[in-house]
Amino acid sequence: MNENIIIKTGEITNENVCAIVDAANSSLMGGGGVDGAIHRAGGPAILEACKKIRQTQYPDGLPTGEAVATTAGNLPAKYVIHTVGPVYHNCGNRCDSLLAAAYENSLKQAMKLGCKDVAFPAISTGIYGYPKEAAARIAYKTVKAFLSKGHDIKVYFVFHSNENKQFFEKVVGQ
Ligand code: AR6
Repeated sequence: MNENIIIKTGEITNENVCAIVDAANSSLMGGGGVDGAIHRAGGPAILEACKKIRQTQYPDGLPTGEAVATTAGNLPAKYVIHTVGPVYHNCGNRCDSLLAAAYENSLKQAMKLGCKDVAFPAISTGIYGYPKEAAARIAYKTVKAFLSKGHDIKVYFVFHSNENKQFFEKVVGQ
């Protein structure tokens, strides 16, 4: 058990942490699920910042597994880190590495921002269809490996339902 990993239920938009992670899509223009919730609760400043990133850095969209940071607008968090998890039915033999990259690149962004805490949703396990058990193992393993390198940051896994939280705890043995 790692004391810098906290598993909880909640609404990620309410998390009072330095950065929350958005399970976005390549367009960065918003969508459903947790992405929709973040844009709704955070207000238009987030979309404005995403549009700038598209124009200046990623005209063809943010590649799967990459992460970028914006303001969190009206949210209690300071930043939103937008990452793109793999779509399970078309990631082939790269599913695991792309999901791990989404977590790792988000953590790197959080460190770059000087964050001491960051909250993750269960990337790719909703609309993108990643099997929950496999996704849980990859998420936990990637975060644990990152923390074991000595990075000083608290990582929250925020689940929308108690059922999903309990499932995650069981899978990762915490
Ligand atoms: N707080 C915490 N977790 C949430 C919340 C919330 N407010 N809302 C949903 N979840 P999903 P994906 C959980 O579908 O699979 C969007 O349209 C949800 O129960 O949000 O990566 C994007 O624009 C699930 O466990 O993200 C992309 O097009 C997890 O968050 C696409 O969906 C992720 O589900 C990304 O799909």
